[in-house]
Amino acid sequence: MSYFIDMDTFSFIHISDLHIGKKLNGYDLHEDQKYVLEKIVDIVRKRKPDAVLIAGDVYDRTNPSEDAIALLNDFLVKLQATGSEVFVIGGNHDPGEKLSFLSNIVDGSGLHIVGKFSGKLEKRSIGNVDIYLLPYICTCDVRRYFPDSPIESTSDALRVVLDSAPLDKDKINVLVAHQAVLGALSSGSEDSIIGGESPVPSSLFSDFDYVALGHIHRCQPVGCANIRYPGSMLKYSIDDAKEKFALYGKILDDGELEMEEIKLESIHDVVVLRGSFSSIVSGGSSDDYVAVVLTDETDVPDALPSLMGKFPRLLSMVYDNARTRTTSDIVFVGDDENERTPGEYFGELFEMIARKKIGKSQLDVLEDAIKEIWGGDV
Ligand SMILES: [Mn+2]
Repeated sequence: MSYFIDMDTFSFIHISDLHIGKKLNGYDLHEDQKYVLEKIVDIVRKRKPDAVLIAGDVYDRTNPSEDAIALLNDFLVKLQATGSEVFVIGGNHDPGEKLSFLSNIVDGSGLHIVGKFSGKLEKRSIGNVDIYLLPYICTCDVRRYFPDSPIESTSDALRVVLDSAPLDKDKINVLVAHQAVLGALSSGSEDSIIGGESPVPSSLFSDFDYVALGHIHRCQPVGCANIRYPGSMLKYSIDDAKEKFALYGKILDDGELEMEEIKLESIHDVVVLRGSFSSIVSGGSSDDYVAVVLTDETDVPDALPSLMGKFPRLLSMVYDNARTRTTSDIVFVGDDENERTPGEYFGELFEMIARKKIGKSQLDVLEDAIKEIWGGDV
């Protein structure tokens, strides 16, 4: 199937980091995600872009639940029905191979999915626009396919992959990728990546007319106006207080880029309430995801059940006062790290979280576990 596209301008909606299936401090976000995905479909129906670019981390985990799979399926079916061509790449959170399931069959129907890098930079063309689809890569993924190229860093890996597919400069060239780019500001809800892939310089992308990035959860251009992160579709941590957006872009026939940030609505906000217990309980109740920071100098009896009654989506309750500040100093600053036993370390961690001393029976459980796992003593 092919669509008639007015190629005087190329228009697109760019989103990323859906993290379908994510839980926030144990709360299932299914309804929140379903709502915002429906809003994104509404935006696509209204704007009728030539392309929808989804730049990775569509799922939150590599073994998504059936509910998460059903939700993504429903979203992609609705997007495909709008008539826009849909492009999806895998992020570091995605099950690359599973995301690509049957993608070679559906590719002709306007839904293009590249879940995992398989040695070749994938390209699809609509009219005079070439869209390159590069799922998340790490150095080891690329070394395997380019054994003769010296690859020491993520930047090297990306350069090797981009060099392997020379661009047609007579066309509009768009790249969809899922990488950390130098200079991007994090939102606080991205997981740090085990293995420590380093951010790449935006200069690697200088030949593209637009680079649709995913990975960083804060909406921002990085390096220049045509290299952008839309950010995650919802606030995915207490620290992530930034508003959320879909990006709408147009590349005009003279190559000029017009961008618009379209705010994404959500059912519930993520907010941090800070103050004394009495000031917080005297305020209104809220359906939002609420993290409470109590500044009372002494612990308030039954604070937690009271707050849970007021905030059914309470994320956390912590004290920030002279005692907790001192406690954390004791836990994190010390010059005797090498002299403490694992039991003592764990006892400190337990005390910091539970705010009470670890008990004898709990230490016994720990001791058994350590013996079983390490064959050592507490
Ligand atoms: Mn992400």
